Amino acid sequence: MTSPPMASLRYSVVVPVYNEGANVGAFCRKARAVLPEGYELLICYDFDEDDTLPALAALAEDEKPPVVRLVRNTLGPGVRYAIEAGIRAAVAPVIVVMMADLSDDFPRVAEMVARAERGADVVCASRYMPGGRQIGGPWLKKNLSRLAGLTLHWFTGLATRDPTNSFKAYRRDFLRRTVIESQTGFCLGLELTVKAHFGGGRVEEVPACWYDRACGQSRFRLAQWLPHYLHWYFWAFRRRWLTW
Ligand SMILES: Nc1nc2c(ncn2[C@@H]2O[C@H](COP(=O)(O)OP(=O)(O)OP(=O)(O)O)[C@@H](O)[C@H]2O)c(=O)[nH]1
Ligand SMILES: [Mg+2]
Repeated sequence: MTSPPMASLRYSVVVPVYNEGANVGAFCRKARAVLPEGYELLICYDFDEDDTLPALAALAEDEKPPVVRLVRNTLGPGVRYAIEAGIRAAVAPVIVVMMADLSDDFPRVAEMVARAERGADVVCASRYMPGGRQIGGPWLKKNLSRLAGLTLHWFTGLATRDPTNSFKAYRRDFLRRTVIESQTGFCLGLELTVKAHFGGGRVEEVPACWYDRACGQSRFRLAQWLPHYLHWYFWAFRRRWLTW
């Protein structure tokens, strides 16, 4: 894997993977074709037998982004820690978190990075604002996420309608000074967004599409993770009431 020419990097793309051998090739080709130049791709995996690793190694140089780094997550089990391992390893001033299953809207990355460079602490890819869309996926998960996002926006003033989408751009200085308390799943995205908003930071959103995965296995655990999402949902309402 290539090592990063630090000074020239505009942004780091952090991608957690769990047996994404069927998707990583298409992800790399799409990244190469669509993402603006000046980034490093950090593939964040948990165990050496992960089938993403041989699939990535089998790609030709011209199928991958110019700077790809493997990050072995040793912080703790699961995707939450894999994402933090990537954030810690990232060297660019803006960090974009994307999923390997091609669910995220690659053409939106340019605008998200530009907004973070202009000072937004968190830029959310929003499925629930005009111009955004969600294509496929389980009915319950999608409607709970939409309901949570819209009610937080209407009643707490959160500057995005979609804080639960993990596809986000962050300023690295914001991440450096913010402790992640979530211990499981993907709710660190919601946590970081409400912490930025109520901590006086800048949250912005751009419309984006989300596509359900076509290959590989989903590891989303709605019942198991719902209480953790609800913790940050009610945390935001408590903070809003306290400021009244
Ligand atoms: N390192 C690591 N990555 C994970 C883990 N679980 C999921 N991922 C990765 O996180 C990304 C999103 O995982 P998904 O299982 O698709 O979850 P989701 O996109 O929220 O939910 P779906 O609607 O099911 O697609 C993918 O790139 C996965 O490979 C894990 O335990 N460890
Ligand atoms: Mg997915």
